[in-house]
Amino acid sequence: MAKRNTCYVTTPIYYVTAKPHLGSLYSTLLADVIARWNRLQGKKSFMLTGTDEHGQKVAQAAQKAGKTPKEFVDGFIDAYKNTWHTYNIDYSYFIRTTDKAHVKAVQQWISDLIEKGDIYKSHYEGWYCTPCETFVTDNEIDEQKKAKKELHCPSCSRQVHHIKEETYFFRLSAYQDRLLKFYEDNPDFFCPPERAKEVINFVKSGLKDLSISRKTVKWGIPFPGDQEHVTYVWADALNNYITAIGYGQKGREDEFNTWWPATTQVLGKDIVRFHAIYWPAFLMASDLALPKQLLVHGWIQVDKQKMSKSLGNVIDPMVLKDKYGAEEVRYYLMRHMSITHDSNFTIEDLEQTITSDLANDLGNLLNRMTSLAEKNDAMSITDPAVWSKSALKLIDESWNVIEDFSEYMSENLIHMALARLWKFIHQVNAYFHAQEPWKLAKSDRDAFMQVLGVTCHSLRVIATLLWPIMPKKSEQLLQSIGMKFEIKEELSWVENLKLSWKGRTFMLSKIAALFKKHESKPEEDTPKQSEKKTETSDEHITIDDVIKVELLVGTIEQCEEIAKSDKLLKMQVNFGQKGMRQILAGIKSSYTPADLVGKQAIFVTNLKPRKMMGIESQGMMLISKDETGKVHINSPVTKVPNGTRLH
Ligand code: ME8
Repeated sequence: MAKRNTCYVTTPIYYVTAKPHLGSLYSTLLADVIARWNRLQGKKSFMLTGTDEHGQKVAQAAQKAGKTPKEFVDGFIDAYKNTWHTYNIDYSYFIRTTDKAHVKAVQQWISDLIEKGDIYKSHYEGWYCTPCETFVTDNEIDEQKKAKKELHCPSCSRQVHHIKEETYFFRLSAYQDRLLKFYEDNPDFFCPPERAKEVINFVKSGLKDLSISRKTVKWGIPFPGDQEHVTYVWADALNNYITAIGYGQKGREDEFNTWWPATTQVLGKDIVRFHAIYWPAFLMASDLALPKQLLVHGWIQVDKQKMSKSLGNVIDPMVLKDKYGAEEVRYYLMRHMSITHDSNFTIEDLEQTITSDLANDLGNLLNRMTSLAEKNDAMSITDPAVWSKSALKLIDESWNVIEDFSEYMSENLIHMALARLWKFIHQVNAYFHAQEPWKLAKSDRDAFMQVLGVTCHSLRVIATLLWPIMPKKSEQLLQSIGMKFEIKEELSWVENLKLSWKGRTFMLSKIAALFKKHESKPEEDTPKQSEKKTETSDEHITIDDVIKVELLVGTIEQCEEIAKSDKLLKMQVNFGQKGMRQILAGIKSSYTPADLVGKQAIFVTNLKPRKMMGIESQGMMLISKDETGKVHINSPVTKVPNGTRLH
């Protein structure tokens, strides 16, 4: 019974050949968010991360740096820990594979399997990829030879080298059928499920025994009973998931039984084979339960290429944090990167997301509400005697959001959970605006207080659900409506949101803006400018303001991509009597040039021309964004002459 109330989440342990980058942050952040989401539901959660310090790859990097391997890896540990602390990653333990306890436990694991007959000594001959620390299979090599390709690693495409040496083998072939049965019986093991196919095909093609020691490598865990060998780095590293919580260590049995089997193991798609084949087989050999789920995510890419240390295109999370803030980057990574696919990282997207979602949608809502409350001496808000229909509708909607958000989170679809939450934030903003509380403050105090009250109730739900993603900002937000956030075991904050919503007093305090806007692109002018209006006046604009904006319908005659821009398309737009204009718009993620040519759309044509990526834009296209982030152009329902002005 107790087991159901615990959660054990792990990250891959990273090779310490460099500082962490945005890709390593992404995996670690996913694990942190999942562990926090479980804590929010009252579960006891353990989150593990750490470093993979042995093997040829690390030894070679150390040699290049003129250091011993241990000196070399020691030099990076602070960078990892600092980055995780900076990003509010609340890990429970940081394991290093050079830790004595880990080394001893791995040696014990090997000795046990030798005794059971699952490990035996023989000879290995084949191909090896040092950057991936992996043996490339004969089948893969044969295919490359047939295709007359230069022999390379199927995972990273780099050159492989031939090795022939005495080795100890793990009897992997003996587990083929059990593995296939396990995949069949446990369809939730792979998340997303599409990742299963590749693994199942690989296992079905026939598993060979796995070499788990190296004689020509010196930097590794000494193989028990044979000083000439060190343990193969993956046989060493995978075991971190159990040694960290006490496996093979006297006196730590209860701890181990509390946490194992892992609830979710986060990893990138590059290391699925190790985690979905070798790792379960190792566990089966040791009669241990298998992890409940592997959460396999895609790449963060830069310019459509995987971001990786060896390609030299890595982004340093510490640099991003200095300019944008750690919690903002957390939000962006969770909202923008989809677990199921590779996702491109751009600074433009990051800035736009922070400005539009965080500063405009959320930060501004809180700011407008508290400013209005302060101006009208309404910093203490209690429930009204009778709620209005519109208020109850919004409160009901917040219960729907909790349900949908929880459903998405249970499937690890964090970006979808956030999209759903933002739909609600838009509804709250729309409600606030439609109620015109700045007018009610003068005409109907009760109604005014009710608008503030329902906004507080909504913010309570929003901030709580956001806690796993932006813990500090969420705590600040709650604080500003007079709530203290404290995680308590056995208390489900999520359930509690609905159970204890009535009869609250919200004691408001005005805090500094939660999020900073980032001015980067004219496309962002739409939310920024409209927001400025509501932010500063909270009143209607006049007809003169409307007339000032020239909105014209035009036909896109030509359209092309702009090299090096992930977002922008360049269009030649025909405005009839008003001539042709060159207009740039950030809509490349949703449209190809071919989709647009011949289409009519609406443009602001009297904006001052601006340059983007050195190219002039002589107007601005009006676009709308749905909750999934997809952009839509706005076309007139029926075709109208080019140059028609909107009134
Ligand atoms: O493979 N996008 O370590 P590693 C998203 N030590 N995630 C990325 C990424 C990117 N561009 N680049 C790296 C190892 N990652 C082994 C693991 S576990 C027992 C041993 C993340 O330093 C992703 O999770 O090469 C990937 O699987 C992991 O970092 C690889 O880290």
